[in-house]
Amino acid sequence: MISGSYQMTGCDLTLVSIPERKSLLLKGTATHGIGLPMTEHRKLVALQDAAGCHSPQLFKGVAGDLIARKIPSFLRLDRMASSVAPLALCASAVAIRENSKAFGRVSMAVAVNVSRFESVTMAPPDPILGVSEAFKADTSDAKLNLGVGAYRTEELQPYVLNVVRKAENLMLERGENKEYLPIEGLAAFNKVTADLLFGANNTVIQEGKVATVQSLSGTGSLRLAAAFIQRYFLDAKVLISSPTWGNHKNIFNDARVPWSEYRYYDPRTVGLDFDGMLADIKAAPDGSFVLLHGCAHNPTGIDPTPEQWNKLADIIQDKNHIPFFDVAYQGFASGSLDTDAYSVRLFVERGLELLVAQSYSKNLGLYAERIGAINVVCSSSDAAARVKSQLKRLARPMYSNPPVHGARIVANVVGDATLFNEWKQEMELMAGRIKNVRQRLFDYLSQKDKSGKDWSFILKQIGMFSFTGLNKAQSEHMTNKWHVYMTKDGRISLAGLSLSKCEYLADAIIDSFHNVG
Ligand code: KET
Repeated sequence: MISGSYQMTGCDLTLVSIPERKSLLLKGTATHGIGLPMTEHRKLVALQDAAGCHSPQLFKGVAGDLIARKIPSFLRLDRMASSVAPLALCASAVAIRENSKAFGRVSMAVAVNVSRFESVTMAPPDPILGVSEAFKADTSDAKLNLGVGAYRTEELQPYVLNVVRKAENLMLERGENKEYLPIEGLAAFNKVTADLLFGANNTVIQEGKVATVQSLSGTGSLRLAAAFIQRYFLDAKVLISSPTWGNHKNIFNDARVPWSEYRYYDPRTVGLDFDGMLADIKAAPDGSFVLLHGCAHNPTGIDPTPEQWNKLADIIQDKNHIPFFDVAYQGFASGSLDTDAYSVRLFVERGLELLVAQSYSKNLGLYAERIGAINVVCSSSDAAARVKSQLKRLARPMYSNPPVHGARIVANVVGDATLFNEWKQEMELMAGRIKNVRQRLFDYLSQKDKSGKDWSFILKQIGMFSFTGLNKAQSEHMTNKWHVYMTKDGRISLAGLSLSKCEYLADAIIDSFHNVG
């Protein structure tokens, strides 16, 4: 039974299906060396569908290959073996190529190493997490990983907080089960996380105006919110700072939410371009989402002052924009959880509706537990209930419900006065260690660099990172010559630096800065 024929310049192919043998034949001759453009490929696929054979990838490579090589072909595609058909087909193609005068049925018995995923290209390494992979592969003793923002001890070892160990012991003693959590997460976690962020006495909490949903750490919470924006704010775009944490763009791109940048960093002053920031936020369409780093801006380490936050709030309010805070470093900027919640609480006090994504990766060192939350502050408890129901609806098909372990740790630590106090002390310790290496690095840079360059910007930056001002080539030189692993935007994580390595790092920075263009 002939299912259809297909013609294009230089080739003449016919599809023949033989139902009783559950087979599909592609018969044809190619006289010109031509490839198979996508439009032609679609026609073939349509024929293939009409013939009741569903393996659209099949023809793409093989028919294209045959046509390109001007090889007469008579191929049998066996539906019974559709999963191995591409391999078999390739073998056919090879067989034909080797015996190009042959025109006849070709055996499919031999499979060669060609994948159904042939069209999948290699993705580039992640600009941040890829640095850790490269670091692992380096065998030098001098190597230093200042790429990812992850806290290390003075011995450059990962650190599990004592309060986390204590909370885990409590969980073991209680013999907690591993039942599914509700879609919105652990109730005790959702309560303490909102309290920690907004302050337990905040009226928005007392009046039930906050929709809090536990999600997969900061990234997952941002992604859930992005899906929410995509669904409910069809025309809205998100404004993000230039520069910003590299993953922000991926998150909004994948969620199909349009974004544009507002000015933030001024390389001349190595400080905040506040006028540029205000102007760009003002110029954006009314009702845009404005992504703001709640504290310890990543990668610059430069935050607006309280006065500047107030001015920003004025403009955002005037423009009817919706603030969207990313709070990944609460407690890590100043060492105080309350001080670092200043910006969010200010906007809430002003009565704005807003979103906040929270993460416990850094401040509780729970990187791998994937624990965080998305909070949406609404102007009524009714709106909050509806928003929460929709966040749950979005989460369910994405990951169903969040993991419980990290949620219990946070609930135990934040919900218990003794552990909470211990946590604050440990956080001060971590923030303090970072401040010490910051100071030591600055001291070495100022002493050793005889060019008179002013390195004091390093001391003005806050949080885990320092934005060194090194360009891409200089950053690459840091890695290639000095084995110092860092992101190509010139960011170094001071959380991965020890006092004893500061001098080495200063030498590397001075060399790269002055000797590489
Ligand atoms: N927001 C910001 C600003 C941020 O720097 C990170 C992580 C996150 C959110 C998300 O973290 P999560 O672990 O999903 O809660 N930043 C570091 C790690 C990373 O890139 O994933 C970093 O910049 O090194």
